[in-house]
Amino acid sequence: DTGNRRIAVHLTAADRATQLAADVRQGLTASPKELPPKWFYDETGGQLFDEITRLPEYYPTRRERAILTEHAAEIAAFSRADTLVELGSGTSEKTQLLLNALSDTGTLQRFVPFDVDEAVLRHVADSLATTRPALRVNALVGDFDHHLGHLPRAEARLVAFLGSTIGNMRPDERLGFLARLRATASDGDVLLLGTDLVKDPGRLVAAYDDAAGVTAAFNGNVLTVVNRELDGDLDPDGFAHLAVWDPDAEWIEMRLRSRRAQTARIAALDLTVPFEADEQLRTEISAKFRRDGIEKELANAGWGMTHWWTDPDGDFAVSLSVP
Ligand code: AVJ
Repeated sequence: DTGNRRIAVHLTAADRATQLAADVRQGLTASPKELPPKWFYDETGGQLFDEITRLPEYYPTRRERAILTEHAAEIAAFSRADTLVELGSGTSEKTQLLLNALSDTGTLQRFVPFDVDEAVLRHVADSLATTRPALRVNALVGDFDHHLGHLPRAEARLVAFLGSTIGNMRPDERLGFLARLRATASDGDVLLLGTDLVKDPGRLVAAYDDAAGVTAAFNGNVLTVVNRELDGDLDPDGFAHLAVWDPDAEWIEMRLRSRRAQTARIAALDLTVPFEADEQLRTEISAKFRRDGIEKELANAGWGMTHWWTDPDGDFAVSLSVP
């Protein structure tokens, strides 16, 4: 720790390795097979996701940025936050918008980035602590399931959960997450939530199956992560990328379809994994929301929505809620 920057590590690399091993064993022995999306984001996966956010088909990042640009001053004025908490490693660009707006109101003292990835956090914390010497940066390495209780309390926190990352959770997981977050909150706190909205399925599928094949590479990268971390021999070329809209659940599923019958070996788990030809492995759900639905989900977890903004086309929403 140096000067205005501190990093608290509640989740170590060894903890992460244990979680990955458990997720892979469980997911690849289940039927249907599944891998959780959190394992996409090694260095390559992070770079591929950055590339995705710039694709013509992937509208969410641009839409959310437009909404935040338009309403950052109002968000800052409403929250009058002394502490900005950011859940998940947001793009520094959106963080900067919020930091600037909160600095303009004169209330901001501290920034608390929260992420599973210590390296990413160190980078964020170092660069912000340098460019904003008046800001205290208290980074926290942890996951949403176990470590939300370690978030520092404050007079007024603005807790940002952007990018529609909440869409990676199933409804029951969302309720648990929002309720645990509510349990850490007190009067004066505000939740800033980014949610992608239900829209024409053609546009949704295109956003997750882009013409340049970047999302396909991002999806396949999870196999490379498993191979590297667990001494596996999954063949990235042996699987094809799929994006499927589920109209009942109202979520996009990303899957990897086995191009042929094949058997993979995960040596560190002493696990042999048979795939049938055309068998599909689910790698991500990305839920899409409607105002009524997410407002009810928030209410069920003890949050009252106070503001709801969308872009002019109604593609994406940013909301504010209070305990
Ligand atoms: C970062 C989880 C919000 O679901 O849209 C992008 C990840 N997956 N393209 C999303 C993602 C495929 C993204 N989130």
